[in-house]
Amino acid sequence: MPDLLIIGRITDKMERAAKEHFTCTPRASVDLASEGARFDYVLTNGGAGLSRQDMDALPNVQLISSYGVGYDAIDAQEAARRGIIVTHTPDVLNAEVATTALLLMMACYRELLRDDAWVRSGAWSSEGEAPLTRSVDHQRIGIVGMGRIGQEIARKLGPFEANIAYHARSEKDVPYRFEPDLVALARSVDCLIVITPGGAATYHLIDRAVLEALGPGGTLINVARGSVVDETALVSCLETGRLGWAGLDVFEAEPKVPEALKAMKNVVLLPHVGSATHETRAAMGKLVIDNLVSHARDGTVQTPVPESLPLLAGRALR
Ligand code: 8YV
Repeated sequence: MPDLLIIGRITDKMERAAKEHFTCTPRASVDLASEGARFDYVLTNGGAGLSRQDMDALPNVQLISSYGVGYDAIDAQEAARRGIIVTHTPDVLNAEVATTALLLMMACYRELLRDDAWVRSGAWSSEGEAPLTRSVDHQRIGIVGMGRIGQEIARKLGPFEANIAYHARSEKDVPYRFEPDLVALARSVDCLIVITPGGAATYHLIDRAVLEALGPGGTLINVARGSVVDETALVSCLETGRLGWAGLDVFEAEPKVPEALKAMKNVVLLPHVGSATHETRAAMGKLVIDNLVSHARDGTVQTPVPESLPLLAGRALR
């Protein structure tokens, strides 16, 4: 059986499926410097990716199958140069991540955490009714990144009768207003939802100027990557009231979260759980294993990243 290196945690179901087809070794139990050459395949995830050092120690790997849609932690260009295919798990998580974005938005607008604490603390009896909140309906929403998940967020905002505009590298064939100037977009909306890929191209795309343009009445939602938002500027804008609220699923140095953010009442914080439901992780896990098994069988894969397409030219995608 081919040798599979497993980086990060996978579900029991994924492990059982992987063991039917591969000799599996967790990253923690192997010295890659001396044993790396025996591995044919790598299973990793969007957070851990594959470091350059590990890639160098794996000269015979043919495919890196990543558990997640974002693959900014894998140098897919370099992998392609070495003839290594990278696959990821697009589409199957679109609805879940979109739900997470709406969940964060609603929790910020309706002060879900404050009002939950209002009940638990007894403030309802001692102080009476909780202060009013903001309605989620009829908001002007800016979406940064109008890819598969961005479009799903827009679709799910339908019942809230949102007025949607978006910023992306290029205009898309979607029924929403395209705004090429990100600061202008932030200035024109009530809530900015970030769902663009991570990596060097989008590093600190959401900077102080964007946050200040969103302003004291504005809400920032980030379900993309922590690297897309300048976290130091975010903390300072939230602390000084230059930005109103933030709902964050991702952070610059996960799992570390700035203490200043943890102490704030105008933020809702999640531990990167955008796709983390039983149902969606099962679909993602199946795709991760299917890509590996299909490649081991006949060299085909189901969901390669765009950088890997030249390696597959002439080979059918399943
Ligand atoms: C995963 C994600 O949590 O798909 C992504 O890009 O951020 C998440 O769905 C991540 O890949 C870690 O497994």
